[in-house]
Amino acid sequence: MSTIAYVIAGSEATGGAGLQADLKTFERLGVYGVGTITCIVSFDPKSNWGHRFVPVASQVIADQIEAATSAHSLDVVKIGMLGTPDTVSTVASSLALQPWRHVVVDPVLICKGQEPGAALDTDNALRTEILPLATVITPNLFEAQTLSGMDTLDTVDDLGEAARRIADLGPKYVVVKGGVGLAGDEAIDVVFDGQDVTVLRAPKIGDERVSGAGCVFAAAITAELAKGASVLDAVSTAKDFAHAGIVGRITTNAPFTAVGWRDRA
Ligand code: PXL
Repeated sequence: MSTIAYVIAGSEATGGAGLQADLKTFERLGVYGVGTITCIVSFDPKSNWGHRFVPVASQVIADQIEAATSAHSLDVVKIGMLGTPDTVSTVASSLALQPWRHVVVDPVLICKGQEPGAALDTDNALRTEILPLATVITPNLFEAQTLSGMDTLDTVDDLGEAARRIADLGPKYVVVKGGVGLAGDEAIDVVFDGQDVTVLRAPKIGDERVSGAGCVFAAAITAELAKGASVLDAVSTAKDFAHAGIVGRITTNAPFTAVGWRDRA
């Protein structure tokens, strides 16, 4: 029997982030991928590659989830970009129709093409409707600051404190990604499991943000959980996988984890 992982996320037309990155990650980790599209993002080359964002109609999202969950026995899902309060509510109601072993949430809070007011509504909807369903959440520095309400996140201890505060919103495990935004030579992530904080470290690869790395990281956690890994092992493999993807990035700066990545990591 094949292992299956499911993702509900936005399409990103250059192929580096969103659903495209998620499905490629599933495939590379040996998991059959099923995807539901929530919105379509097409970066605009004529306007500094800004985000053009089009939401998919709620009924169409619900239909896709119905098709995916009826065709397969899915029990592990990743939630990526949702984009509007309506989409958040549609996805939350559809998820409530069956039990899930794991719901991995990548809380994509800001899409440059959106009105700030609309983004705020989406943030609130995500916080109240999706976070309580999450077993694992993977905020970056900015998202962790927003969700925890902390003024600044400058140290590893701050990441741990943010993770504890975000756990109060519902998620069982909180993985705060320091990324290139945290000072120092290392890319540091903390994992809070409801009791303890574990710190994961890897050398930074340059100091530029790689769009899509967060998608790949959360998708890799999802694939490993689908295969039966513990959350800590899944996060650790995902960190190695995303690291290899950033090392192997293509000319658009999109992460690409090549065959044999484990041997080269
Ligand atoms: O990397 C965050 C992200 C997630 N999902 C979609 C995106 C982006 C960033 O551009 O477009 C669809």
